[in-house]
Amino acid sequence: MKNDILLKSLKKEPIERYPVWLMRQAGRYLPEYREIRQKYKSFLDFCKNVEDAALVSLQPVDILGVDAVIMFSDILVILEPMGIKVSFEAGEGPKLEHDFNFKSLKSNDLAKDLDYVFELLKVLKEKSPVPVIGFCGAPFTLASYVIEKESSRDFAKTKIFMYENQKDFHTLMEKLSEALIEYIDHQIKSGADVIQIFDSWSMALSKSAYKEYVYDYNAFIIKSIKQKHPNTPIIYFFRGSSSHIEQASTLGADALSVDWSVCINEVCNTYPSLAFQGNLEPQVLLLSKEIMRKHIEEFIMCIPRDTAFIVNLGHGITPDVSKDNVKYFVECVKEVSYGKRIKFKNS
Ligand code: 1CP
Repeated sequence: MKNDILLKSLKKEPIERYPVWLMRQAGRYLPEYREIRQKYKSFLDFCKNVEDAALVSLQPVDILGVDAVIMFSDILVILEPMGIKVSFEAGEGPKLEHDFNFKSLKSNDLAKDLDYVFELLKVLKEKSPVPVIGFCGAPFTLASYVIEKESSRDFAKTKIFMYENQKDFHTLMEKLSEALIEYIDHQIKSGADVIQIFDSWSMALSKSAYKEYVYDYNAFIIKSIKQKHPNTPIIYFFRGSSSHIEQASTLGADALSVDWSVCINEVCNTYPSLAFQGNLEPQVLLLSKEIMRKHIEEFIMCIPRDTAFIVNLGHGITPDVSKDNVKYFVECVKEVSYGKRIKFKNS
């Protein structure tokens, strides 16, 4: 690995600039990605072709110069071997099929069925000049897709199910958690240097619902992974960060990836033992270069000197941005944060 500043930052070792990568960095805004994407009718077939999945995972390193590779896959692929049919309709998002009999969901021995993910990680580990990020969805975020059977705006079905069918909801969360622990264990054994857990839809939950229905599962997954792989950093990404940050801070993750609902200076100072990632609005990438640079300069100034920090967006890149702007963003972060004396308390 030629450039490991992402790992150094997560481990609170001194670094000369902040690492930077972007959620959804392998995507439609890149013509190089679109060229390969058009070979496939089905998104899942694309994910299952290890050679092409590796190619698009690595494109952002070559084209943008980011400090991490995220494996090209999806949070929903784990559902297929559990017994839930998943398909991605063009322009409509995912569609799921099952009969709500959660007791019958399979939650172990999934490794064989997800072999294409582990093979991809092995290839990336060999080829990538930067750390490789493996990932999974958090159980609530996955449960919301299972219950809604598609994307949702208000998560009404999920909440009605959670409050009215508590036993079945917990069965689903348990099954997902067991499967996720095994899945992540295999990802790390196959070469993932860092794991990011995506809790994209935690923002739908009240603080008390997060505590009662979600917290223990997230904490259990992180604890179980840490027992087996104490040296692999875990990043917990959660939306609705301002509501859930206090609970998220005790989950056992090494780093919190936060959205723009929190003031980055405030959260870094409040939770000094944690590393942070984030939290720029994705629309920063749509700004003119001059204003974008100013925005990045002001942002970098807000990060406390002692914080272990990774620059990223607060959610994924939107497809309407230009490749040129994303390239400029990465260059700017590198330039602006270079030489900012980053010295950690323990170093
Ligand atoms: O048809 C296509 O081309 C599929 C589009 C697509 C892509 C490119 C989907 C379907 N998933 C992905 C890749 C993907 N998904 C990655 C790897 C790419 C990278 O980051 O560079 C990752 C990390 C994800 C994770 C993912 N999938 C999340 C968590 C992150 C987030 O955005 O909040 C979620 C919620 C999904 C679900 C999903 N997958 C795809 C769609 C259209 C959706 C639904 C999103 C929604 O409900 O709004």
